[in-house]
Amino acid sequence: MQRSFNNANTPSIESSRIAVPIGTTLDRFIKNNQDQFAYASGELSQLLRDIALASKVVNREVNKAGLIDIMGAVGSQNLAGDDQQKLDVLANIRFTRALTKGGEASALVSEELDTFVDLNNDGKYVIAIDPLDGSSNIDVNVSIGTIFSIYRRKSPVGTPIQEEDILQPGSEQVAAGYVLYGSSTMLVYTTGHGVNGFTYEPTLGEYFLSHPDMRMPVDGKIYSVNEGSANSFSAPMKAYIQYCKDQRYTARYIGSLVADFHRNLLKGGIYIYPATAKDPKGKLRLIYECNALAFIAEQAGGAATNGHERILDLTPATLHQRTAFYVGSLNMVEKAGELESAS
Ligand code: AFP
Repeated sequence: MQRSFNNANTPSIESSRIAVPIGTTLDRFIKNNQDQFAYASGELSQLLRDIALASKVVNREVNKAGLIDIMGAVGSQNLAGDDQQKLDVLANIRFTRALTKGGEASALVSEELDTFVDLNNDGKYVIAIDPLDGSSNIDVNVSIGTIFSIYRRKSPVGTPIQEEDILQPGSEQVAAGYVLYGSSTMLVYTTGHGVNGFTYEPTLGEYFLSHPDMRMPVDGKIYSVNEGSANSFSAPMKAYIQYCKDQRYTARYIGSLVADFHRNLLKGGIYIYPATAKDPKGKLRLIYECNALAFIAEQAGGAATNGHERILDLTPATLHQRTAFYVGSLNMVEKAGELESAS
């Protein structure tokens, strides 16, 4: 099948496999691979370290949820209308602090903030982050995640941040990743040279390389979609679900994007959040949810579309723009796309 939805130019498994033994810490890995960055000056490396540090703090709080009074809704809503959970707020504070103190980032976009923040510094990078996705799962002890994207700013350093810095297509990402707070905590990221996963060792307080050069199976047998909304799916989407059933695929849907994505990355599968009657443009946010996972999927040999177009080619018009999202194993995403295009 033609790889029309994967323009990543990912190096072959052989050429991108990085010769590092298991036991390599995240810090060492970042240092050893710094020269892969297009503009290797150490600032991007520092941002990745800052994200890792904030994730350790959030991980600690997530693991304490239920023990102290940090569970449950805080009583306010973010711009998207979701109830803000206390841990969402806390995660936003932790990541914002970690990412802004070093001066590498000049602007920040967060799911939890109505507008972007111009940090008024000489930082070269713009960060988009969903500090804690899947927050409705917190109270029931289900895996949740942090999603991040890093872009280079377009406008000259030292001038006010412009729309063009914030509304960049996902293809402009220089790094992206996620942290999964699950049965173990993992940080998975790409800088456009394949995907590597690190597992957190809590007693040592370190991430260790556990999943070097992650590859998503080209075919999979898992489909992840909220079938409770199936009555309002488009005819092609309904046809694709029927196709999955005819193929005797397995349905697995956690309702926590990072967890569903991670499982499908490892095992092969497709995650779909299509347009529904409730969310006619899809539910998920392009800038701080879909772009990062699309970048990782492509770098691992998978694909991500909105049913018709490659996610990484979409130029956002607004900060909190939503999109339909089909992401996962290349052949599965292409099959779903074929049915959409045939309609
Ligand atoms: P919450 O952060 O409100 O739990 O939303 C999670 C999410 O953004 C994503 O992680 C899930 O895959 C998706 O929404 C679940 O949405 P549905 O409940 O409509 O299936």
